[in-house]
Amino acid sequence: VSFEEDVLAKNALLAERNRGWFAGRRILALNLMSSPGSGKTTLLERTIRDIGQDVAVSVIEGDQETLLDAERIRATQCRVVQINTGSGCHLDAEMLAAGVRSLDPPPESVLMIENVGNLVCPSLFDLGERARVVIMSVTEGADKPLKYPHMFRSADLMIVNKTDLLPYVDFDVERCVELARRVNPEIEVLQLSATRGDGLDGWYDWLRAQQRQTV
Ligand SMILES: Nc1nc2c(ncn2[C@@H]2O[C@H](COP(=O)(O)OP(=O)(O)OP(=O)(O)O)[C@@H](O)[C@H]2O)c(=O)[nH]1
Ligand SMILES: [Mg+2]
Repeated sequence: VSFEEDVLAKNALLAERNRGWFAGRRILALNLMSSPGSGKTTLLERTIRDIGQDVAVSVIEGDQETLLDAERIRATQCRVVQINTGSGCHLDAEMLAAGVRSLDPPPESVLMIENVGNLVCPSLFDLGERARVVIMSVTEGADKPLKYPHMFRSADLMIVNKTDLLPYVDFDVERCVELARRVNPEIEVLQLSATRGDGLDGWYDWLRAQQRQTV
């Protein structure tokens, strides 16, 4: 237990340093978390293509192995750095600081951080982000907010993705939202389909509102 406390205390210090660095440059840093395959990279690709002309976006990709997600982001002409965590299951503030040093995002830009895909460890590690976004997809089951409460409690926004699949799967959106609000009454909720494009306006409005609070 004390080892875990030491690790988290050190991480909290480094996260505050990151937060100060972002604040000084009015950079909006967002921590995107989800289970594997919920659509984090797909949503980022789409977002960059849709609003990348108006908003300077850069990306830090966290995965255990491979450059696959960074290559997908790079194909959109976006600045991106991949961090591989090896056996690690999350990004931490020190890794993020190293990624930020090599990415060097410009002032007043948006930094999207795609965390390692799982609903457990990433929630424990503050990266110095301004807001946390948890992405659920409708194939995962509506009970996830109750089973992984730390993730949903710490998130500012829950995105329910892949709504284009709702006709084919047994997923009760209302119940999922109710369970998310049970663990976190403050959580905001958006429903969208990153591939078909439904609901993306709400996501872009949310992003712009976050940006106004940062600048
Ligand atoms: N039908 C449907 N499929 C989607 C949607 N969004 C993403 N997908 C598909 O879901 C799969 C996984 O998407 P990714 O964007 O790679 O998911 P991820 O969360 O980045 O995955 P990891 O980085 O491995 O954790 C891909 O085959 C996507 O095409 C959606 O809105 N609808
Ligand atoms: Mg991904």
